[in-house]
Amino acid sequence: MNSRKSFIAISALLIAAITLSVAAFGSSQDQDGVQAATVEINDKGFEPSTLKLKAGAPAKVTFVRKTDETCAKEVVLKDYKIERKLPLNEPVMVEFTPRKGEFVFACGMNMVKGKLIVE
Ligand SMILES: [Cu+2]
Repeated sequence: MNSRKSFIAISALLIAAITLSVAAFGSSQDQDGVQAATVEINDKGFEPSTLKLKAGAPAKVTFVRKTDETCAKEVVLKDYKIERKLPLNEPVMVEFTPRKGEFVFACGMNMVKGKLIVE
């Protein structure tokens, strides 16, 4: 294998690894240290239902509601005093700096829930 081919192979592996870790935990971090994640609201509820973030780094979490079939038409992250309406198919970004611990994000009635794990 020449070096160009192995470079391509290694790059492909790296990209696959990054894609997998983003898919598993729903978040990624850019060069400024801002963490970004997207949570979809579909007929299964919040997806991913468990979101992992790092403590102390600013986070931008985008919620996109894709269904009218559940009661999750808003998202509440009580511990961070965040409460936002989620218009259908309109991404809503919430910004906060997570602190260590486990938190719940939920619909307005606290029925549809997701978990935020901050390490
Ligand atoms: Cu609800």
